[in-house]
Amino acid sequence: MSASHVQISKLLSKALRHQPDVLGISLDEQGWTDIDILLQKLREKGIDIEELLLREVVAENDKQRFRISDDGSKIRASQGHTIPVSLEYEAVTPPEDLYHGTVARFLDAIRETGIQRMKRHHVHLSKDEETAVKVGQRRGQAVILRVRAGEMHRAGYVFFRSENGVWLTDHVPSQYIEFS
Ligand code: HQG
Repeated sequence: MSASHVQISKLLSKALRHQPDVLGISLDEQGWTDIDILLQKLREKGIDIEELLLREVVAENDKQRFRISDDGSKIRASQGHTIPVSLEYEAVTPPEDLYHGTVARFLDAIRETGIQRMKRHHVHLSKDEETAVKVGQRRGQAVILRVRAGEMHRAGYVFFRSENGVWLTDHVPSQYIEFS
């Protein structure tokens, strides 16, 4: 992603996941907002983005964070929200192992209470360690936790996979985590 793409992506993440108010837009129950209105509100804030550029940012986004509706009129974030939206993902069977990237200073708390979703709707997990390293590195030296997702699923825990391939679940109790 180019520098301007990153800036637009950050702005979209903020508005579509956390604070639609900053742009004066509203999201429907499934998290969608109208693209024409979004671009208009951005223009009112002095940010002039051509529709084509917006579509390019969505298509080329490094983590495919956003999705445009099939009819092309609406946009939403695929995961990561802190505001209440219902993304309506279907429950799916996870792979045997999933990974969570974090940092050492959270480990005592995670040992105690498991991996919590904190401000987001779900705990975020990935199917490969490499992605978990990147997630952990946002906060310092990454520590990778292996989650026995298959075992959790067989015990009745529910998993979802977002459109951009992030694995989601409500809570990972400590006994399903490999801290090695
Ligand atoms: C930690 C980014 C103390 C948890 C990434 C994490 C991801 C605990 C932090 C997505 C805890 C929450 C999500 C407990 C968990 N006690 N700390 N019991 N349980 N934590 O940002 O997974 O670039 O809400 O380890 O790539 O870091 O935004 O979650 O460090 O996919 O698209 O509390 O955000 O994607 O932090 O990241 P977050 P996350 P985007």
